[in-house]
Amino acid sequence: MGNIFGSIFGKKRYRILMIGLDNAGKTSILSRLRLQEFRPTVPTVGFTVETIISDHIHFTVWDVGGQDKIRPLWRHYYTGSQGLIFVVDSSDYERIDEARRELEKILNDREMRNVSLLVFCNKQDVVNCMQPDEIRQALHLENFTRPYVIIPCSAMDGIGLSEGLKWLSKHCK
Ligand code: G3D
Ligand code: MG
Repeated sequence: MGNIFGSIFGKKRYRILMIGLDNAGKTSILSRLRLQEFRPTVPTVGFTVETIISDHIHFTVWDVGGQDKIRPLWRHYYTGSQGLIFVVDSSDYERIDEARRELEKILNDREMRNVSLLVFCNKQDVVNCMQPDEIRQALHLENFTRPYVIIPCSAMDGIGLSEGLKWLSKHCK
């Protein structure tokens, strides 16, 4: 596959969701991973979903936040997912609580009960951003019983991304 994904995930097939508030850096992370075949999907159901399909990875990405009406539609995308990547903007102090609420709602869905969680604390290059431990507390991650990891990263300079994906590749169900 010639990109970072192929080298980390190998030949198995995976379905992964990447979710986060708008502006967290999801699209930038995808570009940084040099994923081809980007397919921004028309938001017929009221939200835009980006899917990336290659031989072994089915990657689905969308923005969360204040969309409770259409939330039931997300279940369609939850089904069969083996891993969840939740992206946080580490410089967005004002919306970290909103991020926590959204994450809780996602994880409380029965379809997501067993899914392993990778939290990317993105934008670590920003001066005075929140540190991973601060984000762990703000998101109440210590309450989780599922496998999770919290990884500082930056889509801007690329740090942390492969480390996070390596963890996820080992913990996907
Ligand atoms: P989204 O897809 O989650 O909505 P985007 O987020 O990937 O579109 O990124 C939103 C903005 O954050 C973009 O800035 C992008 O360049 C910036 N960004 C993403 N990742 C990083 C990072 O690691 N560090 C820094 N400093 N900025 C980042 P613009 O200005 O284009 O809106
Ligand atoms: Mg985007």
